[in-house]
Amino acid sequence: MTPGAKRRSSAGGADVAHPVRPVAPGARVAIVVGSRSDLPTMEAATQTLSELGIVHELRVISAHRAPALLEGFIGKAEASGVSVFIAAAGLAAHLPGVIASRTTRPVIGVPMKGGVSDGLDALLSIVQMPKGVPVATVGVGNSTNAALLAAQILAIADPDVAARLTGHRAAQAQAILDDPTNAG
Ligand code: RP5
Repeated sequence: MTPGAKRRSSAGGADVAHPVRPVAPGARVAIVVGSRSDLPTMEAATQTLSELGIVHELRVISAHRAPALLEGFIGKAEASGVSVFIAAAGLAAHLPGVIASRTTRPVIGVPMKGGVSDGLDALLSIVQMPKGVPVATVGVGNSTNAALLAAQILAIADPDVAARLTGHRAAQAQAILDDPTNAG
């Protein structure tokens, strides 16, 4: 290799740098999914964050298929003010752990259904992180809880988000109080 030449992967150029699209101004949560096939499951997360007034950014980036893009995105997201990452993946679900290895900001992992025992493979891949690089893992397919946990992290330093979370808890309690088996 000549001096200064860019090292290229022999396995399809996976380490070649990719341009990273700018992150939305004001985004505080980044949602990364390993495949477009994960998007339907993550709709509840984007909806919950929107309901809580939290600006977020969604990207489809596979840790295995586009590792350089993922690394570039993590850096850009951090520089843009993203405080929490939510990462969804199925099968050998390395995406949340890889993101956690590249940032000290909190990473919440969402195992996707499918694969072995309808998501048990992804659940174990995400939850069984080695000591030193934690990923907060929610239930299989439970993207609502990922969004709520991200909001709770932001709420520590943001009274407006804290107030909206309190309202959300009150509303879900009220829905149970209003259930015909409890009302009247
Ligand atoms: C994972 O593999 C993705 O997160 C997805 O859940 C699963 C299957 O991906 P596709 O083959 O549908 O792209 O990387």
